[in-house]
Amino acid sequence: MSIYADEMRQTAQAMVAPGKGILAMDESNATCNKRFAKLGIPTTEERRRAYRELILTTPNLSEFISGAILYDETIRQSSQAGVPFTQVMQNAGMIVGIKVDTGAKDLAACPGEKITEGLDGLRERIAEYYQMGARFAKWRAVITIGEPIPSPTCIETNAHALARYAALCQEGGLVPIVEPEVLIDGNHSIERCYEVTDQTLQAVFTQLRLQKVAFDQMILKPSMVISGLECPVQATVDQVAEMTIQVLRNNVPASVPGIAFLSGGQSNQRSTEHLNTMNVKYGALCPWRVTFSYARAIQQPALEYWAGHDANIPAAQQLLYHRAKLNGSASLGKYDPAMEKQTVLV
Ligand code: 5MM
Repeated sequence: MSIYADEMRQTAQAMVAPGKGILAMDESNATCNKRFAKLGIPTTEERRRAYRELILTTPNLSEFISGAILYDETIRQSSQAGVPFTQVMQNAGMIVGIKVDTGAKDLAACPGEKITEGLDGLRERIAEYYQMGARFAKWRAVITIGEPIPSPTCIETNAHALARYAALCQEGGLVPIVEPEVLIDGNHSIERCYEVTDQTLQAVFTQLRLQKVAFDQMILKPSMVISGLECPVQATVDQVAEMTIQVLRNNVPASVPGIAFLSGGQSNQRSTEHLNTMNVKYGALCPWRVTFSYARAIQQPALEYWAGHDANIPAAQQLLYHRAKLNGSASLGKYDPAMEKQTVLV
C-alpha cells in the first residue's frame, strides 16, 4: 500500500465533490497554438501564460471546479504579479493536477492507431510534480473506431500503459486520472461505440487490477457512448445517457470514487445535457459520482471572447464561470437549458 494512500483517498473524493468537476487545461503547446492560431492569437509562451492566468484567476471558479489539469509548461509559470500558478490555485481552493503523458504516437504495425507514450522517467517526474504541489495526474489513451480497428493490440497496449502510469502515480502520491478516450470521429453507430468502449474498459480494469492499482484512489475519465460525428443517425440525449451509464455499470468497480467525463468534441450544450440526463435518470443507480473533466466544452466561449486581448479578460472570465456553473449543475442533475440564457454581463 502506498504511504500516500490516505491523502490520495481524500484527494480523489475532493476532486469529485458534489456540484464540482475538474477543468482540463492541459493542452500541449501544439494543441494550444492550433486553437490560438484559429483566433489570430499570437502563439507565444507569454500569450499561453496570459490565457492560463485568465482561467486560474477567474473569480469564484472553485465553486464548481475542484481542480485543474495543467501542462508541464503551465505548472512552471506564474501570474503577472509573480505568484506561481500552483500557489494561485491553492489560494483559490483548487487542487493542482498535471498531465504526465507525452502524447499519442503511431502504434507500430497497427496502421491508423495510437499508443500513448511517457513511461520512461515517469517515477522521477511524478516526484518533481508532487514537490511542486501537484496532487493528481492525467494520462490519455486514444482509441480510434474504423474498419477494422481498434485492434486488440491497440486496446491491450494502451490499457497496459494506463495501468503502469496509474501504479507509478499512486506510488508517488498523485491520484491518477485514467483517461481512455474512444474518439467521436467517424461514421460509426452508437452501438459500435458501446462495443468498443466496453472492450476498452474491460481491458483497462483488468490491467489496473493486475498492476495493483487501488481503485479508491483513482478517477476514471472516459468518453461518452455516442454516435460517430459523421454517422447519419445521431443518438438522442436519452440514448447516450442510458448506454453510457450501462457500459460504466458493467465495467467500473463501485470503489472508484468518481467518473469525470471528457467532452471529446461535443458541443458545449450537448455535453452538459448528456451529463445532466445521466444524473437525473440514473444517478440513484450509480455507486460513483458522475461529473465532468471538460476542456473545450468549458473553455471555448471564454477563449473566443478573449481572443488574446487583455481588455476582454473580465468578460471572458464571466463566460468561463458560467459554463463551469452549468456543468456543476449538471453534475447534480439540476441543469435546465433555460440556464444557458441566464445573463452573463459581457
Ligand atoms: C480529450 O481531451 C481531454 C479533454 O478535453 P475535451 O473535453 O476538450 O475533450 C483533454 O484533457 C486533452 O487530453 C488535452 O486537451 C489534450 O491535449 P494534447 O495537446 O496533449 O492533445
